[in-house]
Amino acid sequence: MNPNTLAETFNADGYVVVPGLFSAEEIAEIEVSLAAHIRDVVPHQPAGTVYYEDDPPDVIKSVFKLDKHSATFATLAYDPRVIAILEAAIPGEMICTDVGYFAKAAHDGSVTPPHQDNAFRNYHPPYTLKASIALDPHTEANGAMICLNGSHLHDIFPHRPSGVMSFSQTLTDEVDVTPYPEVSLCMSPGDVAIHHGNTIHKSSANQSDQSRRMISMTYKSSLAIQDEAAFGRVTRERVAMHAAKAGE
Ligand SMILES: O=C(O)CCC(=O)C(=O)O
Repeated sequence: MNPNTLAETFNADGYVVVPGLFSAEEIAEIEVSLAAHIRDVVPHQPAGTVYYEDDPPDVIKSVFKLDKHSATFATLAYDPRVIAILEAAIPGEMICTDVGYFAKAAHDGSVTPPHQDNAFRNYHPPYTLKASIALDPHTEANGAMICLNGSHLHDIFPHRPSGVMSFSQTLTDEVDVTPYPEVSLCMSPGDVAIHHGNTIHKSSANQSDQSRRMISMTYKSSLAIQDEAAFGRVTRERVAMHAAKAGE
């Protein structure tokens, strides 16, 4: 698909799904690297890089910094097909700040509270986004990400610490969805969902038999400047939440 057409949709809606950007063979290669990472690296990683579900506590919820340990994921972050779409969508050159993995395991994957990513990235202008590659079918039943259409055109709404590990901030107040209809980003393996850092999004628990996994790559534009004081505040809140959970 044409990057400019996709960018138009992204700029109107705050997200876009790109069908079939990665082939079945490419997804199979990603799966091999992911399995190796989970087997060899994750057991040695600290809290804050790997998160587990509260219950049962041995089920992986999310893993970050995949690109720091694996050439596959470092290369994936700058896949020319992805970068062409992102650079059509927002000004500046794309810098990948993290490659992560969201697992949402069958039966055990928990709720993601509503939030805007830039509430804890703090970039001005808000030239930051995420590109998420589906490894499984994403459906309403297994907790596909839900975006509030058009919410990226609003500034950052007030957030508070969520108490939910791996998603440290959530909207303080419920947002009226009348102007921002909720849309489930249903995907097939190899599809890519791109969402703006100001787009409100959330997802449900996974009570189905099918896991809902995705590789999520976070980007900022070379033109975006981080508000370090604001970033320090949310980082401290996250650290305090980790300490409180560790003491429970
Ligand atoms: O796993 C989810 O549904 C939420 C992921 C998320 O919040 C994000 O990619 O920014």
